[in-house]
Amino acid sequence: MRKLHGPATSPFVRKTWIALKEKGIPFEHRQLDPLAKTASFLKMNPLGRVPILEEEDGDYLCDSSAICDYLEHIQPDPPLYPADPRDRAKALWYEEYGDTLLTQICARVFWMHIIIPVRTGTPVDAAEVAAFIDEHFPPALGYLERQAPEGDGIVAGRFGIADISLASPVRLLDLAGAPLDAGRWPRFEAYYRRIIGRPSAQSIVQAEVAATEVFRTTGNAPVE
Ligand SMILES: N[C@@H](CCC(=O)N[C@@H](CS)C(=O)NCC(=O)O)C(=O)O
Repeated sequence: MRKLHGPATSPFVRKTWIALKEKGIPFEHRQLDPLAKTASFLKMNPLGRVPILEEEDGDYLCDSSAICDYLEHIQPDPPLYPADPRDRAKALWYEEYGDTLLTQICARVFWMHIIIPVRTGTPVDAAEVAAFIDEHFPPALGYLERQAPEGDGIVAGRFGIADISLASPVRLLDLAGAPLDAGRWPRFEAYYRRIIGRPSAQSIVQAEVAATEVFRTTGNAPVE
């Protein structure tokens, strides 16, 4: 069976996991700490990043965007990418937005709440977190608040890779115990809750919570 390597807390592992589930492709999950640059890890991905999808013949595929594109080609149904060229470009744009800016700011909050306290032995600096959110969230979330749809599909009203990519990093805020402020970004927050409530996204919750607990107690990702 295919294997998906990487901690369930990673937004990129989550994105790939949800895509696999949406497409009904069976896989097993394997823990891998991306910060421990072991020789076997670097052999799979010289960049030392997760996720990695291990194929049944032992071949490896790296990068969530490359893997999700691959999944679309081996299992076209249900489609996660729009057929219309302009809609497809928009979907790839939202995927990029989720993979870059949104991941950077949400991961920073996760680190401030979960990883830094255990590694430094100091409590969460609530003032520092609030200042970070006040500075970095309005520009990033203001745009999404204007774009958020009523349903599950931010592009052409159809659920797909854009929605998966935008919801995956925001889940880090829930795991950090610092969920997105629904009063400040009501449309986007409601949209995010719909996406993360899908069975595909709920199927990773147990693994996410368990991995977060390992981070909270050790400061490191779980390993096999
Ligand atoms: N563009 C890559 C980004 C993957 C990525 O940055 N993964 C993080 C985990 S969330 C990682 O492995 N970081 C380890 C490192 O950069 O040293 C993708 O979409 O898969």
